[in-house]
Amino acid sequence: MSIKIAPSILSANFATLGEEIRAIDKAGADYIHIDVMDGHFVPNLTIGAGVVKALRPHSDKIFDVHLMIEPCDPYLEDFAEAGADIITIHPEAGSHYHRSLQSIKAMGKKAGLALNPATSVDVLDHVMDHLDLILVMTVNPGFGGQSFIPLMDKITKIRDMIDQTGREIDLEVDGGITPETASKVINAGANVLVAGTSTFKGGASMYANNIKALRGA
Ligand code: S6P
Ligand code: MG
Repeated sequence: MSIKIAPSILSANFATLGEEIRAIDKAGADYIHIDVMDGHFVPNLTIGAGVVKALRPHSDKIFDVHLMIEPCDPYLEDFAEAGADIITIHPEAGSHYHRSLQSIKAMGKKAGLALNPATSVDVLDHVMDHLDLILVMTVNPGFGGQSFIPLMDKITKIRDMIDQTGREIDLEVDGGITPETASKVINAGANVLVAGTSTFKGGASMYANNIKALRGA
C-alpha cells in the first residue's frame, strides 16, 4: 500500500503561506492538509474559505480540508468553490451528517468523516458508501503539537471495515505523527499521514527530509 503524506499547514508560517505551500509541494507532499477551526467546535480559530481560495493557485496537489466547525453545512459550498478536493467533517458537527456527506459528493468533491479519539467506529455504519476518506484523530482536535494517543486497535478495526467494502477509501491519521508513531499507524492499516509539527520543523530546507522520514517509517 502506498503511503501518502499530508502536511498540516497549521504548523506553517502563516505570514508566508503561499510560499510554504509551494515548498511542501516541491518537497514531496501528496495532500495539503488544511485545518479549519471555528473557536466553537474546537477551542481555536484558524482559517476560512477565503484563505483556501487564495492558496489554491500555489499548488496542484490535493487540498484535503479538515472542517472542525459546527454547524458545517452552511460552509460546505464555500469550501468546495474555494478549491477543496476532499472535505472532511465530524459527525458531531451537525445533526444530519449523512446529508452533509451527500451534499459534499453532490458538489463533485470527495467526502471524509473524522472520528475524535472518543468517537466510536459505529458512526461509520450506514455512511460507508458515501465516504472517500476516514480520518482517525490521534489527538483531541484544536491545536498542533499535541502528544499522540495510541489508537491502533481502532485504526485496525476501520481498516477491516474498509477492506470489507472492496472500495478504495483513504484511512488517514491526524495528530502527533512523527516517524516513530507513523510506523505504528501504518502497521495498523493507515495509508495517509497528516503531519504538522514533524513536517515543518527545521524550516524549508528540511521539508523534503522530514517528509521522506515519515514516508519511510
Ligand atoms: C489537532 C488538529 C489536527 C491538525 C494538527 C496536526 O488539534 O486539529 O487536525 O491536523 O495540526 O498537527 P501535529 O502537530 O499534531 O502534526
Ligand atoms: Mg487536521
